[in-house]
Amino acid sequence: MLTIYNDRHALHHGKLEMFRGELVPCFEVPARADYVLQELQQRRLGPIEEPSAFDDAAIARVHAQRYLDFLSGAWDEWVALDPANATRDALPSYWPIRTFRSDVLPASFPARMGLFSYDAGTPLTSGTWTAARAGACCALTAAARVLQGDRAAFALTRPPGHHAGVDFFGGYCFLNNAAIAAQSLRDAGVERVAVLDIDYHHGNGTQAIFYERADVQFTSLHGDPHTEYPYYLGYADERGAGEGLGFNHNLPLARGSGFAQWREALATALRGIAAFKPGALVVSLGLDTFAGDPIAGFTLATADYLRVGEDLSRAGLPTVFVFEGGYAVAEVGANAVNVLEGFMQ
Ligand code: SP5
Ligand code: ZN
Repeated sequence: MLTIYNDRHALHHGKLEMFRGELVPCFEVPARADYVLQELQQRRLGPIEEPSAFDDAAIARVHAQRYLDFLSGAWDEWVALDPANATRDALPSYWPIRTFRSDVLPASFPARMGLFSYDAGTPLTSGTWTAARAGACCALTAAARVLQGDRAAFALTRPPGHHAGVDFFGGYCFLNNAAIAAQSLRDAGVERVAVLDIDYHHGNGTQAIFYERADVQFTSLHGDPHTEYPYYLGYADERGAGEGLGFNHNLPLARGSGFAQWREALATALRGIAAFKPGALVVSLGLDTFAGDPIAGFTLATADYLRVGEDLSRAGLPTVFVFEGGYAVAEVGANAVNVLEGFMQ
């Protein structure tokens, strides 16, 4: 399988994230992608190519312009607040929740930081915009190659994307790579696109982006938001709205669920995808369903990921894989490549 990779991902390197009242070392680190790259090379999964250049228009098909303007200038604004900020990452401290206005654009940088985010676990660093933008180009290139006839392609990107919405970051995500890929497939003439999100965490950003649309179906398997991040979305009764009613499918599973249960949910998801008759599939490929993941709660084993790839392959669809979460750094490579290898067999 073709992989699209760019080493600028490493320019996004957060130091600390807020967790239960203290700043702890980031889980989402450059080594994650390095391990996947190494495993792809060792196992000779296929060619590894650089992304093509895309202008901001392809990204603006999904994200609000005022959010992109904010993100692209955020680091410089942060350092302008205080030159000492150059040694620490930017984290939000204020959020405009219920009863506040979200149509205002305060001059204060910390105020806009909160306007465009929803957690304090997602540090913005000097290279975040460059890395995220290069990542989106990886996803767009992978989608373009699948359109040109590759059966599948893998966008090896970070930071991840599925928690990012039209105008917000969070959950380690800034630009929604999977949504950008799906929209690009639509724009290239694929009438119906399915997005399947198998990261441990509900893909709240992707869901929100396509919630009122019937042309992009969203299906997610994830830890039950009653107990698992992102808590405020991802429940089974979220079925879509307006024209999109019936095109959103959440399959929450209890923390502690194992492969047998998970695989049954995957079969349910794949039946729904087949009924939609999409022209292409985008897979948000999170590997934090792994038993050894430090921040998640399912118990999949490395060998299970081969079966995951086989199951996905049987959908018989042109498929764009987009790398999302997975924080057991030493194993994330074997787990990711097992999915891709299982798919190609
Ligand atoms: C893309 C993705 O997987 N984002 C996940 C963001 C999760 N952020 C919340 C992390 C909560 C950390 N819990 C640590 C538990 C340590 N025992
Ligand atoms: Zn995740």
